[in-house]
Amino acid sequence: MDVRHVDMARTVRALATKINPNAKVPAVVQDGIAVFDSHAILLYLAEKHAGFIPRGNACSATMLSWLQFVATGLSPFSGQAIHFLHHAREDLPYAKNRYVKEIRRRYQVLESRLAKSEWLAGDEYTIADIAMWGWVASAGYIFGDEPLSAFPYRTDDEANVSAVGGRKSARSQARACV
Ligand SMILES: N[C@@H](CCC(=O)N[C@@H](CS)C(=O)NCC(=O)O)C(=O)O
Repeated sequence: MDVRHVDMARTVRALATKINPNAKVPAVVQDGIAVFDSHAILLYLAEKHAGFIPRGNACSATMLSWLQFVATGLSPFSGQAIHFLHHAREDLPYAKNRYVKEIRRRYQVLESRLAKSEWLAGDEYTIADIAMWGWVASAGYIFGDEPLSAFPYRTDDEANVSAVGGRKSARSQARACV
């Protein structure tokens, strides 16, 4: 993999005029088509390459539900929690408590789901798991010394959400989605 230093301010300014009117990353151009927002990019690429996206109405509905759970909840609330815990100029206990509490609740929802289902959408590894993993991988930044294994509903020594990153890759056929 080729890793390059990126000047964020310059990159975001360039994106603002060329790719993403919201001036945020990630944003990509694929075959001359611009796509912005991480979950839109995941959906676009999954559909384009017919991978990590289940077929069939029930499977698709389950996957979309969990993808949106991450996109509209885990993602923005984690972002706000990180902001108030680590970057806010003022120490605001109310804000820190509000966002950390909501994130803890959402991790419990994920625990509950993953205690019953191998992956978020069922038996198949999908873009919903990919979206979740991005936040789970940095959960320590929110919870500090409190390990993910502290969450209830776990079925083995490792908490389900923390185990997701280590699980083996996708099964080719979805067998059960709900
Ligand atoms: N909902 C958007 C959030 C995008 C976003 O807030 N990106 C941040 C980085 S994680 C950013 O571009 N920050 C730079 C800035 O705001 O100038 C997504 O998931 O893509």
